[in-house]
Amino acid sequence: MNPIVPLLSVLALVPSSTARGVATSPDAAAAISIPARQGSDAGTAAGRVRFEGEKPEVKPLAIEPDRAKGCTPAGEAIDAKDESLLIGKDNGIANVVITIEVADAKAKVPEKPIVMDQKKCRFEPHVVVIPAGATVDFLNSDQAAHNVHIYPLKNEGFNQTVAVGGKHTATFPKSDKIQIKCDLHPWMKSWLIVSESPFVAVTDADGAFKIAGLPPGEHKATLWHEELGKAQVVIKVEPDGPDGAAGKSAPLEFKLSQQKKEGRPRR
Ligand SMILES: [Cu+2]
Repeated sequence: MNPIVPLLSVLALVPSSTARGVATSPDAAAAISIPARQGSDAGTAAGRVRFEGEKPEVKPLAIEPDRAKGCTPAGEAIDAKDESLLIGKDNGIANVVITIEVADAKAKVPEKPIVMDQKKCRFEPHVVVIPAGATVDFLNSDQAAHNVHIYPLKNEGFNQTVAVGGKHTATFPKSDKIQIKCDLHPWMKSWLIVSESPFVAVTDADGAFKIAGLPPGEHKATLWHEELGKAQVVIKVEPDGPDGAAGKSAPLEFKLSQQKKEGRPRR
């Protein structure tokens, strides 16, 4: 009996016309494929998202000293690194959210709340992906008050003070891309991505991602980055691969670039 070797191929890459960023594959006309191995690697989409073009200069966050009181222990400066566009090793882009939609696949809601902390006047982590229906504990580990002001597209909004050592708990039933800010410290920004699909990943510091367990079929995948915008691609998972293909893994590679256009990227 021939083993079933799922094969992933990228069929089309459609850049979002209104986003500031565009995604291009190395050669959009040619299918990129990764013959997956058997077992735990079956149906695995893995690869890297890289930045194409001249690296933009990312300025430090504008931290107002008057507002920064109590953010850090006396004498310790606040980390002013702007996390809105982090480009790592070999131009890999961090915090790109990759979502693959599979019919009837629903993300499991975890029993315990997911944590987003406010630490030294920064949200931690900067981008969080949660399953639709999950609960989030917004904490405050600082010696200064914060508030959590969320800007949802589909879920209910709120603007809630979180006292020193306190917490605010909220549940997010609908898939969404939610910007989170603290009005007391205007440089504090983060994103909460609510996904109905279980097939979702956020790229690491070097732009790497891995999504395992995809069933055979054609699935729509979306790449999203807060500054570079959105791009869509169709990933085809074949039930059978060519003989001898197993193990010759050619990782998926996506490229995002920045266009100098006015306006915010589409969410
Ligand atoms: Cu704050």
